[in-house]
Amino acid sequence: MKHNKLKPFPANFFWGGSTSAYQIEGAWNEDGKGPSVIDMAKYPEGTADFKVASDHYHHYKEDIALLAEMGFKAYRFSIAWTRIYPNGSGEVNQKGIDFYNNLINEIVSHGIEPIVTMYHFDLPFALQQKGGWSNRETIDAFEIYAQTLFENFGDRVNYWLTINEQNMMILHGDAIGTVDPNLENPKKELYQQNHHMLVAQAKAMNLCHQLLPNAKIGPAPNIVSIYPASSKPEDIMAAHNYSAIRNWLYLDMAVFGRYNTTAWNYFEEKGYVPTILDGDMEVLASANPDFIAFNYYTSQTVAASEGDGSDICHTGDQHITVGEPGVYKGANNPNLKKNEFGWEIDPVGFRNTLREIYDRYNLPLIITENGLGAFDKLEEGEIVNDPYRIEFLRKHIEQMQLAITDGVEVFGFCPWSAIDLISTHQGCSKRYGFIFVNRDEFDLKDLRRIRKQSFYWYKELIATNGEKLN
Ligand code: BGP
Repeated sequence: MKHNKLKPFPANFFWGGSTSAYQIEGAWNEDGKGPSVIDMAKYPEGTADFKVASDHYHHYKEDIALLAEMGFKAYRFSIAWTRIYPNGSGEVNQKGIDFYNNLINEIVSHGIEPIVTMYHFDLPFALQQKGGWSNRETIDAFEIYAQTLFENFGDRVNYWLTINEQNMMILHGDAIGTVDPNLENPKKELYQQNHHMLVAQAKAMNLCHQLLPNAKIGPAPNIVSIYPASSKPEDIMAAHNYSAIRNWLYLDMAVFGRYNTTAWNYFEEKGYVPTILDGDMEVLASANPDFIAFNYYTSQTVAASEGDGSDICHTGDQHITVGEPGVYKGANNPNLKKNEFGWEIDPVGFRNTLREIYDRYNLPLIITENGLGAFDKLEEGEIVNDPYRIEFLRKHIEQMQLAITDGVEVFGFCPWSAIDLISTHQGCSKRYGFIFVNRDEFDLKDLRRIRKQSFYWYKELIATNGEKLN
């Protein structure tokens, strides 16, 4: 739809940025922190591990001051479960509580709204050793962990996100490194884990409402519009299948408290039906999110799959679709350009996605990730020029404003990432931040912070509440 006049961004719009604990903090075993599945995982050869990352643990004051200088209204970060409970459950690590108290105080003292992700891929290794999300005890551990967070930080944190990209952990567990490689029937097991995570999320949402009546909580999956590769009815059905399996399975449960029908039938067809215990569905139905947070990098395109598996490409990552025999297969979208890492760039798809989610659930939306990974270069004179990132963000923000004009209720935009950090599986040379962190894959250098060109651009954008887009 073409609009003659654009609606402005709402007053008090949460302009911000995002990070996650394991990708930015470092100090992987300091002050009593236990190991997470990320700390124990193998990394692709030639890429940095997460031991030091951007050393935010020791630089947090300086980092938050820089975010404040950019004018951030909100900052979305995650808490490392293993700093709070080094073994996932049991005894609380006071030093972990202290760190996040200090961090949150620093954020709040600059007038920035903290938005906390409770769990961003980094499951405590001690829980993984006991079966991780396959073991129902992890649901209880998560509930206790959630309670600890609400009790300790709920006086200052009003916005909570339960689980980052649960759908990517299930669909691309191998790419993200959170799946146990020794599982016998990985997909069935993954959907069992998925069920347990959904129950854990519902319990956390209920607990939040019980303990913190003024706080708001929501899920944080990765949701994107799925396009059919052609107007062939079979391709359209494949897109419908993949939307259900990738997107609506997660949000229908979070919002409506029920399994999506297409996804459920897919479980039955493939033999992935999870075991559901008495009381689970009641818990799932009883929980309600206050908003939906979602991550968007690119739309995805799929086509019908013949069913024998020969047409499926198996080399995907969290933003490159793989496929499943007889259900859908990944396809290229010839209308879209790709970034250096093969991810398609689709700002209009962002508007499509915002409209689709809002039409379906009618809840306020916040974008908790969107951004461009690139090989930024530090030039003489402390200069980092990243016009490609500015262009990427500008085009997405333009489309977000169009979606707002379409009537979608959006209350915040927190692109990935606030500061340079380590990519999930492509090292630290794939940078996303507004702030450059001076280190290489293996040479930590001085880790000094340098404002990129995009820093100044975003600062001006925020200062004008999005009016100065160009
Ligand atoms: C999302 C994750 C983030 C982040 C981002 C960029 O899926 O939630 O943690 O890593 O993708 O991906 P990458 O680091 O692989 O480039």
